[in-house]
Amino acid sequence: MMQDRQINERNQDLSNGSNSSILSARIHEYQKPLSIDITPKPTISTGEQVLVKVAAAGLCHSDLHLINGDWKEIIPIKLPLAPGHEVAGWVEELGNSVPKGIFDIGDLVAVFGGWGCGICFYCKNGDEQLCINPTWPGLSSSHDGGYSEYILVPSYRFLINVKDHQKYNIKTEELAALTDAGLTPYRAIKKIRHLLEPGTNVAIVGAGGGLGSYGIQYAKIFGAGSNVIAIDVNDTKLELAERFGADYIINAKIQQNIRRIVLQITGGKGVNVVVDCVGTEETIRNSVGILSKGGVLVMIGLFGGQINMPLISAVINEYQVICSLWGNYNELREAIELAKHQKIKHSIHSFPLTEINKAIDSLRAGNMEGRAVIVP
Ligand code: FEH
Ligand code: ZN
Ligand code: ZN
Repeated sequence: MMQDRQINERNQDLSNGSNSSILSARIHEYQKPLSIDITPKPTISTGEQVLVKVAAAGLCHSDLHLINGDWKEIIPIKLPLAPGHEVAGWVEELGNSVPKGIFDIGDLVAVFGGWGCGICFYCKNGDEQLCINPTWPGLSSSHDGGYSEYILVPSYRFLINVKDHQKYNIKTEELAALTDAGLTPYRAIKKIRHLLEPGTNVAIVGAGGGLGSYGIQYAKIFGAGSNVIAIDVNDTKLELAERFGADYIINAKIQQNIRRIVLQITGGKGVNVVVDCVGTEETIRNSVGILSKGGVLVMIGLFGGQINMPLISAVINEYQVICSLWGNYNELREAIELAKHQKIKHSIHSFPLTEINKAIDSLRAGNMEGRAVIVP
């Protein structure tokens, strides 16, 4: 945590114009609040790198798992680490081998967070978020993320220029949220759009959360007239889902027999697709329980546990399970195009960097409808 001496030093830096130190919110110890630290401002060391002044960084449930230490075996990190993989900001400095004419100092950029090696099968296939050697910002030990005043991006290839943002009236917090909360359901629903047509039904579980509030909208956009059913556990989130286009809303906390309600809505068939943006064993069980024959469960929520599916009924009904991780660079570009042309809405709650632990507590308590975004 910042000491008075450090604050004075930093203020001295700022007053004489040499901001060589910056503020970052970092994990020092699992299961403890983030520490607001004064850290050295990152510097460019190789030609492709870009230094970005962070405008906003979205708070993802994955950050809660990281901070809790839930993933320390599967995603080992070296502490201290600044989390934050959902970032937008302004170009502060360009490495000397960034091709000319693509970015200018001061441009607003979305940071695609799937930092891949560029050479493996998945990167060459355009899915860098699936890279076999990922170095995701704020999720891997080699790169601090966006809960900081600056982020060092290893290559300009991970940036999308949105310098015309004023023309399209995109806010920096919205752009940040699109890079993960907006991108993750986009990829997932684009994968199953061929299953949707008039008379079909698609359910979004966790419909009032960060991912779900975008998922509802994509289900309407890609749904070709299908019915969109929003499922969540509080009325505030369901009101948001309704505002964002849901045709039906179900409060899973109050209305216990979700299957009965869904069968009433769907004329006894069940839903063709359910997108689970939460991913607890309870939501997975409920999701499987509302599938129609041939129904598809799409998993994007990462709360944890197992995907349990009774074998006999799964086979007799030919259920399918599709898991989808984040999204790729071009899918992010597409989601940004939707935002540019006001085809999607955003529900954003901004917090200053110094109040990040308040935002984390609110997200952890399930009190966050839409997306919390940290503004350094
Ligand atoms: C979690 C873990 C690893 C990669 C990506 C994620 C998601 O939060 C990205 O949305
Ligand atoms: Zn995330
Ligand atoms: Zn790769």
